[in-house]
Amino acid sequence: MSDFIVHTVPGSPFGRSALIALEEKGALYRIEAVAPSGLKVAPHVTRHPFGRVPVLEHGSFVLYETQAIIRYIDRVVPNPALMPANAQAAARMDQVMNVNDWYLFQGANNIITFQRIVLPRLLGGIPDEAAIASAMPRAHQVLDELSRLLADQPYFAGGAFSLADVVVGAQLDMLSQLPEWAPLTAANPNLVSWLRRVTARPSFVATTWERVAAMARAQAA
Ligand SMILES: N[C@@H](CCC(=O)N[C@@H](CS)C(=O)NCC(=O)O)C(=O)O
Repeated sequence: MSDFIVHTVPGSPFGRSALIALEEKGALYRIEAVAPSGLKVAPHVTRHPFGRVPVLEHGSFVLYETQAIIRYIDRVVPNPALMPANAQAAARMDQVMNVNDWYLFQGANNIITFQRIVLPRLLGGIPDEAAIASAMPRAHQVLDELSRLLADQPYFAGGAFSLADVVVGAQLDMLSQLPEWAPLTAANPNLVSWLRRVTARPSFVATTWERVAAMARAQAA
């Protein structure tokens, strides 16, 4: 019996963050796949009034917004901890999670990875090269800043893997599949080796687009 249900569109990096957190904890969960056409209509909007994914169900408790979801998972399944106890390390984690949501996703990934991957793969569209080109200065700025914040530490909050690595890892794993990745990281080799390290974790390996789609199909059968 699953303790948690995650409503997500397979491939969603925000949805993947929730799944990575559950995998890191060794928690039992089930995926309820939401079709892109089902995001803005019932029953999904009864769980998420803004029509996005992920949504977490834990018994009768229903929660949307990825940061709230993964912090909740860390609190109800405390081991291994994914939030640092040290105040400065925790503040750095929080900062990087907000950089992820406000600057990496908004204005960079929601254009570049949407146009190159999500649009052709899920919606049958053709990438808008002008839109991608216009998002590149923002993407350069964000990757340079993430590289500066990471510096020579193993993880964003210091020595231990945290929720910051979960959310940025889910976003950058998608970006790293694109031709834009090489120019974006030419001056940021620390980000490249950090991404290689986090995506080798079993939690990332278990939650690739293909693995999540296969899990959702198997669980629906
Ligand atoms: N602030 C939300 C953002 C979630 C989000 O934007 N999810 C994307 C998929 S990665 C989505 O549902 N997009 C559907 C849409 O924008 O209509 C969170 O942190 O959960």
